[in-house]
Amino acid sequence: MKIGITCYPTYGGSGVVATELGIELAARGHEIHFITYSQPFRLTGREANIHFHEVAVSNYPLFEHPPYDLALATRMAEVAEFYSLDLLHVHYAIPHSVSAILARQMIQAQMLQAIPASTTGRTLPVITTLHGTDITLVGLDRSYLPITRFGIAQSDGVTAISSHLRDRTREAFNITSEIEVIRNFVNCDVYVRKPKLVAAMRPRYATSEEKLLVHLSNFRPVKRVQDVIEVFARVAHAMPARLMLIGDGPDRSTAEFLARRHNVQYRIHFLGKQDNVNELLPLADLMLMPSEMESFGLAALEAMACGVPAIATRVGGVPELIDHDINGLLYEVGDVEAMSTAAIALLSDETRLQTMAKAARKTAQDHFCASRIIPLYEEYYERVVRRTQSG
Ligand code: GMT
Repeated sequence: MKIGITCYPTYGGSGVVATELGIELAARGHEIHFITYSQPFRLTGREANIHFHEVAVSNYPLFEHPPYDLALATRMAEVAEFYSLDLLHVHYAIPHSVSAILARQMIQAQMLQAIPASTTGRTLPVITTLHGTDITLVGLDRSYLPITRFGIAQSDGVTAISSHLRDRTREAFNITSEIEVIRNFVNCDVYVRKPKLVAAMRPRYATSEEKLLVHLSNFRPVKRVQDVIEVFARVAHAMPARLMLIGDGPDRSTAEFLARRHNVQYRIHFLGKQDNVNELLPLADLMLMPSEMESFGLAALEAMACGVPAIATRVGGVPELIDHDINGLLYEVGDVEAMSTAAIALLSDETRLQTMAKAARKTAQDHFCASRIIPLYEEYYERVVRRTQSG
């Protein structure tokens, strides 16, 4: 199939999923066209079957806010016509679904004059994947709620990354139409613990006597990075330990401040944004993901695939991934005492830690490998295209 994909190309779970999906689909022979304002960060630009179309937004003195959504819609319609795309798959409802719906209308209304009439006037199915904050934070903001509902209702197909997000979307937006659950995935051949690589790299971050913890996020308030530091400080006062903080964002200074307050700043590696997290995650013994909300928790899945269990919060779709005391541990939001007690106990019991690490890898392998999830997207695409053509 020829598939147009739009996402936020910078760091963030939805962009990661969209980019990895494009890479996996391209490897399976599909022709993929990314339509975004910059090249998605996990793309090298040299992948076979993958094309990138930059959305340029013209600025005029009159525009206080240059209209990206309109520039995106125009580019989507142009690319769809030029390359005869079979569908547009957008990630994150706002504004991508609305731009795609506009592109679909432009094509139907034969608004692209440069294109021969024979190719215009067709329908272009639009599939929207909901990732979480597009519903739970942005979408529920009164000023975006009606347009989010419109974007969902007018898409030809809608997927959600967890049952929790599907139910939450239905409830919050009063949506009765079908929402397909297709969960986050990970490439289990790329996200895997390679003992030789771990032996070579781990000494850069921790000695053999030290336990190594990791947190990976965009450092937004919803991630509760302050709880990561609170938990780590308690662990570091109880045993030799270090923490890798991967990512960057608004709460990084808070994390630095708290680290100094607890006098653990020299035990923390502030690594900032990293491209190859698959090489860093397997170095760790334990991941911390104390988020206020996670519709799924891709970061935990990536760690689990590398054999690193997570201590996380019992929120959103996380229980669809983590089984408490089997492949990780779940606690209530903000309960840093329980999380640190659990972390200290687990890290002190090597046998239990190894059992949990194996169970974490097995969960990723059995349920969330790209090889299992990508065919679900392919089947869904075919279903939506068939339905659109017949309807
Ligand atoms: O929270 C983030 O990391 C960013 C956000 C996004 O849309 O970029 O992530 C959401 O999508 C991820 C991929 O589908 C999910 O794994 C995350 O759980 C979800 N984040 C939240 O719900 C807070």
